[in-house]
Amino acid sequence: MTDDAVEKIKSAYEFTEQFATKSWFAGEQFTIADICCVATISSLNEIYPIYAQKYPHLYAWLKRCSELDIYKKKNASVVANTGLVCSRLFYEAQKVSNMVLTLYKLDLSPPVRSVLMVIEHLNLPVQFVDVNFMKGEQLTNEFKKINPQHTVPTLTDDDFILGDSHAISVYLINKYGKDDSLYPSEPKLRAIVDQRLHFDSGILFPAIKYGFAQIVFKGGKKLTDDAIEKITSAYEFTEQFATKTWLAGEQFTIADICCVTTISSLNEIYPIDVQKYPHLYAWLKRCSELDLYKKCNDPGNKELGETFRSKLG
Ligand SMILES: N[C@@H](CCC(=O)N[C@@H](CS)C(=O)NCC(=O)O)C(=O)O
Repeated sequence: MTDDAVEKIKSAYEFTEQFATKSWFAGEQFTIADICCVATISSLNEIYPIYAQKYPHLYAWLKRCSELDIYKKKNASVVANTGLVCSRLFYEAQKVSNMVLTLYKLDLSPPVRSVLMVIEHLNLPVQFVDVNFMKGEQLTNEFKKINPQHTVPTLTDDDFILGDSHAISVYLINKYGKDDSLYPSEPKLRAIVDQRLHFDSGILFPAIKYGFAQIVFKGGKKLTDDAIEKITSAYEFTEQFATKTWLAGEQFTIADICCVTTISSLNEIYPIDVQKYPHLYAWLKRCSELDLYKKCNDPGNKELGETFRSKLG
């Protein structure tokens, strides 16, 4: 195994160690958070065994899971608590002020812009705290106490802390939304929305992260074939998901919000070819005409594009 692969696995173990301090992954209740994570962690354990001394909580949690019949049979059906199960933090929130909702953000970040769009759509009063990446503020102990994964967006709602734009968006809608339009409760529609959200996490976001980092952080002068391949593949899949008015059908949902912030960022670093991806192009154009997009996505997206282009050779 390469050093690179071992580093990724260790980083996964380190984060998981911090999420695994209660009986189950999302607290005292066994949920799909356990199911989805244990399937991956147990596979990692097969290729790079977990060292019990170093990761005692992770080790104990994996053992607890592995004793369940459901684990042994590799067959599960458990109802989820949406939102909460998607991301867990077990640290004390640091209250910044009396305002209940606080969002730690950086406007250039696509996932931050998704949450900004949700906040705007729901018309929520939120206090914003900018995390200055240039000064490395995301890596300070102060911020890592709030989110050990040191990512933005991070939301605090009183003493509840949540990372990940998808989890935050779902939480805000579930808790503060006046209706279910952004995150439909009808099971099949919701499942499609969820699939798009995971598609953003698993395919779209890694493509922008990889391409952007190559040029902006690693001194590359042009996108490598590897980066272009990831972006092209992201466009090809999205083209196939974008054949209706909105990404999950005829209704505008957080599938559109979460994917458009990433796709528009990809478009800044590797423009979408309208001939090749006509549905994708038309969907992006439809999104970009919304006031919500203009107000919450445009400024940070332009900043991302300018930053990227300023570093190209
Ligand atoms: N899946 C996460 C990704 C969050 C993420 O990686 N954010 C980046 C900025 S775009 C970040 O905070 N990186 C800092 C770091 O990893 O230290 C989400 O949707 O919120």
